[in-house]
Amino acid sequence: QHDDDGGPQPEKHCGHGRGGMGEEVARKEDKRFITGRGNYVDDIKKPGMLHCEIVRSPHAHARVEEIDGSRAMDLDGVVAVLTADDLLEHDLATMPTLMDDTQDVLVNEKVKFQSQEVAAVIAEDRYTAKDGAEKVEVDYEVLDPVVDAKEALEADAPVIREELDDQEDNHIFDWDTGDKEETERVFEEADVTVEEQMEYQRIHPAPIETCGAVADWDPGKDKMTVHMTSQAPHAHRTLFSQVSGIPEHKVRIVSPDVGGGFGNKVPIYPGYVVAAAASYVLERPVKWIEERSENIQTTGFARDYDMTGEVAATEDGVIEGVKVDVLANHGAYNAAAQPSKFPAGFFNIFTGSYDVEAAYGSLTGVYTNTAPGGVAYRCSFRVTEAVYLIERMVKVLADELDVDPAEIRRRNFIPSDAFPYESATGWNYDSGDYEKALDKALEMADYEHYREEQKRRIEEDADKLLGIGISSFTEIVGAGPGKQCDIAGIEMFDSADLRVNPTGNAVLRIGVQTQGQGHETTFAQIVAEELGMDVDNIVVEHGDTDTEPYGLGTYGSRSTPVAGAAAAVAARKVRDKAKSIAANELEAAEEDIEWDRESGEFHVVGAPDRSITITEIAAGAYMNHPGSEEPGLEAVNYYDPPEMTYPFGSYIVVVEVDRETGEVDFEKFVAVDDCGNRINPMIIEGQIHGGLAQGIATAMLEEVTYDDNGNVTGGDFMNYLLPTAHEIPEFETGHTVTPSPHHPIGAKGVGESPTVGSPPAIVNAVVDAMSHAGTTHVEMPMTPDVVWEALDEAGLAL
Ligand code: MCN
Ligand code: CUM
Repeated sequence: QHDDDGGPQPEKHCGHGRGGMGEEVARKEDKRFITGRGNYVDDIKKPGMLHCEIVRSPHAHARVEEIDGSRAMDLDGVVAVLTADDLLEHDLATMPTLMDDTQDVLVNEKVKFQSQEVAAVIAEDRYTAKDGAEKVEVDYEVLDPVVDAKEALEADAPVIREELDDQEDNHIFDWDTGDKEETERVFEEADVTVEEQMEYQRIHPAPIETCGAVADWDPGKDKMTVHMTSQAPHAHRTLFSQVSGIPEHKVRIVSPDVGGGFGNKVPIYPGYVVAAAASYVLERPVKWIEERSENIQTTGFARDYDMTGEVAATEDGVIEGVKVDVLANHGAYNAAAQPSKFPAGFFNIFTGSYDVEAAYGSLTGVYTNTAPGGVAYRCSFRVTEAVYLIERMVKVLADELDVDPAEIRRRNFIPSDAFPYESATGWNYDSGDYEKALDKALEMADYEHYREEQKRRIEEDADKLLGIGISSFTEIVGAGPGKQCDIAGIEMFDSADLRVNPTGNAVLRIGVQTQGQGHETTFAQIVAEELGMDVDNIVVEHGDTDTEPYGLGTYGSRSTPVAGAAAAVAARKVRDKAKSIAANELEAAEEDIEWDRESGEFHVVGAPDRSITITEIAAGAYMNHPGSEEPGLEAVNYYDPPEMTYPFGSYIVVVEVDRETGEVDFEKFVAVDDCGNRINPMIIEGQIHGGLAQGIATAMLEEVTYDDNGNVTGGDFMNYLLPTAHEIPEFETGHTVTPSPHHPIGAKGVGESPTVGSPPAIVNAVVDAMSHAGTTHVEMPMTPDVVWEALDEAGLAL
């Protein structure tokens, strides 16, 4: 791999011109996308297909007294109106969530959040279905809702989940992690302690394509085929089979092109189940496609953590202990989409990039009358929240001690020679060189210059203040070792099935599913690298459970760490078999055959001219295979990673804060990332750009808000502010390379790093502009009014 400052490389990757590791191969999938030939769920049209529209509750908390679908049925073209009663007949009225809770598919007795699914209208076309939905009459007995997590825990709060036997309040779980006593001791003996309360607001992934499905029950084959917006087709097949009772081999889930997932398409939603149930009952294909507001108001949101962080340190700023207490709003059901064995995902990695002696975290999860969710949106299962907490706290500590925020990080980084490193909360970091990434970012950002400029502006009492924010984050991705992660008991391995054809090209089938990450390109690159094939000769297939090997899906930036490893191992298995075929073709002993990564050819040791390409070997495998070998050239690998991978980076943001308007302008945005060995630098760059835009969106714009009656007031694109090109500055990206020692190609994931790492850098920058006046925190989203209030409080507003 071409990298000037790359660390030790487990293998030499040089970009041999065949589109292997480290080459900027143009995305194979883009031809169909830019020529309008993508195939999304809503593009699928089947003969006799019906359309489903969901009737949703206008109330956040209400008892359903009666549902009358007769006026809807009177409409020409309406075929059926389904309610919970109809689903109960087929045992489909409820479905399990990924956190062992049970969610109504259609409301059985009580509505628990606004826009919850109450009934479904099935009609010949979408317009009629929508008209029909408006004619369904529902009588509600409206109840008092509670939307705030703190209020939900008060003694007089309405009990949302009264149908659960042992549920007398809105409390879901208490969970703690780390060593409480040891942490208390460290805090008691510390020179300095600081504390800060911060909210990570509720946001939503809001992918451009909303969720949807086309379900097709075939009564001739007793088979259910569901085309759906799924980040995890196989896991969804297993869950579908468990919920419906249809045997798993008679369920086929297909995830066609997906227009962005960002975690929103990990859970199963009632709409999918209703479409499948309707198809089963009516014996016709049924399509269900969400509208934008339905997507934002009812499907998996992200975050909603109220956190109080504390840090104990020496007077020199050496961090000794970290404490955090969290109140987590999970909405009306515990449906957070995360596979770890912990109720708060990987939040317990909150000691971040720092060598901390003792740490303790306590969390309380709460039901409220809001949509369920919590884990989505480039989050690595709550690492976003953990990174936000620690990177904000480091800034708070730096200001308290009047130490430069870059310097204080340097004093606390886990040193590069301490890896593998076990954190105070038990995580086993694979590799890292945090100081190197920070140094590179500081240099790229011209840090000293901006510090001078900042001072000058304060001295001159300038109208626009300068703030410099840093985040030196560590991510944890690649779920995961089966010991730490599973879905419905299925351990989190992943898979690859590689078949080389007689004419020398190949099909790679993988268990993960792209939603825009470019897997059709990068997975072909892994095979190109490992077999010496041209990348154009490899086609990658995914998303169809009838043909692909079982995999757990794409989320938590796990595709590269897990399925990427499986693809490399499968290719190496093929390479091993290819050697014996090469020996046969070259009339040499197998031990004398060597594979040369540079040329991609197999040759006889000491006789480089006696060589053979993979294309010739493929022909041999089918046409002239050695008697001792099975014909054919293919291999399968199921890979259970020994550990997670720990990508990291340092981001530096320089902002200008307008004391008159509270507006924040980005002056500079530097992102240095390290995801180990890099497969496709251009795709990585795209992932970073997109993720930084989403980090800016989080810090500056986005929030799903509710009023006291439980109405979603931030539930459409008029009120939920997505960033546009106008809000996004130019990014300067850089990288270092610290390979993962346990990954077959030394790669770590990268898809979530920019969204995980950037919000604290941005908030740190805005706080930094005011910290000389005593400001320690500004809440997200930092809209101009929020920033102006903070300026005003600090006596800086004009
Ligand atoms: N890559 C690489 N070299 C590496 C690491 C990754 O070239 N060392 C490439 C991979 O080959 C892949 C891409 O970068 O093409 C992202 O890889 P990875 O980090 O393994 O993440 P996943 O493929 O598992 O993608 C999931 C991640 C998550 S969890 C969210 S959320 C998110 C994200 O990806 N959703 C996305 N990025 C997204 N990008 C798009 N366009 N759409 C989404 O929905
Ligand atoms: Cu947490 S969002 Mo992604 O893991 O699909």
